[in-house]
Amino acid sequence: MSDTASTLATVKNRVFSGAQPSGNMHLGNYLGAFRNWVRLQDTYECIYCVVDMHAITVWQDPAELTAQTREAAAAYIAAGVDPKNSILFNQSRVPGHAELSWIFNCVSRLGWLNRMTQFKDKAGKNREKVSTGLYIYPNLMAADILLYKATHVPVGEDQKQHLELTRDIAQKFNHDFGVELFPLTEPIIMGEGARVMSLRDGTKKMSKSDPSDASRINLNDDTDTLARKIRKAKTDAELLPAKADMLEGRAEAQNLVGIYAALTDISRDQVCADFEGKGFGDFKKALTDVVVSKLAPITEEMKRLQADPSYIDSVLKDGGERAQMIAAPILADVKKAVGFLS
Ligand code: AQP
Repeated sequence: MSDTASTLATVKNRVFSGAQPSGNMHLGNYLGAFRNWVRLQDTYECIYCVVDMHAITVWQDPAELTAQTREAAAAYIAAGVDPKNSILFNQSRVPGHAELSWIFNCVSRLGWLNRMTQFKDKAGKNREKVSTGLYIYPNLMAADILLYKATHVPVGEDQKQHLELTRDIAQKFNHDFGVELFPLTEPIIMGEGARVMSLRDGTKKMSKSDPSDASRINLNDDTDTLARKIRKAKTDAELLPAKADMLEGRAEAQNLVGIYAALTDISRDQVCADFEGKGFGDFKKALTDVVVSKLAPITEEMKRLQADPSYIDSVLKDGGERAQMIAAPILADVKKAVGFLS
């Protein structure tokens, strides 16, 4: 192993995270993920991945998948991920993700996967018709993280259970093969904005796959579209109360206050105090100003980056090579522990 590869393989605090290029990146991805990734770059060695192999667990048109992969990379960079400092690449470029996930398919237990609530949510009543990939997706996620021995993963509420599974897999692998190869990866739970909800239904998470475009604020929406979506966002007829806990039972109102708080880095209580007694007509105008001022520079930068696909491709290629340097010695140790001849 080269000196660089050996240092990279044993670094103490390493973060891995990713998003699926399965549609338009949105405000939920920004507040729940990208913004936090940027903050972590100063403290950790960070690996940020466009998880295209996860995206194909549901049907993706091939040409759109390519475009969405570039768009996701542009969104990461526009939000502030520095591809010179952090590693940014698309998952399918590094074959170790698929190789390790197969080994984990044989370590992970059916009963563990049966408990995953996200599969139940995503499969719904269509259980028999969804891909087997969707079912074993958490094993691939474990492989993504452990291929780099990531010590920390920033997770939104919805991913907590998958990280617990990653820890279970790491523990079982170490135990079964009598090694201390994988760390027990710790979650980094981020604050405000951890869960952004749909603009049309405050009980559903804002999501790329929601068929209603009006349900989400896309990072590539222009200013007029943003303003229209916020104006039309579902709310109620009541006024804003003095304190955030008085919003109990008003899911849509809670969501909009939460978005305002997250984007301005103030507490929900402070937002309520500032707008106490005001109706949602006034509040939505203020929220639009905040959303536009925070997102417009990102949207502009994404546009600029996407106009030069060869630049994005070169970033992903370079990131893939750096990721491969870390993954290769770890995967070699895994294969040796399993007993594979090489
Ligand atoms: N609504 C959200 N609020 C807060 N965080 C969110 N994230 C996604 N939606 C929200 C966070 O973004 C990161 C990347 O997520 P992903 O793209 O890999 O998958 P997802 O969570 O399944 O996102 P979507 O938009 O709902 O995609 P589809 O519709 O394709 O399944 C994660 O850190 C996630 O927590």
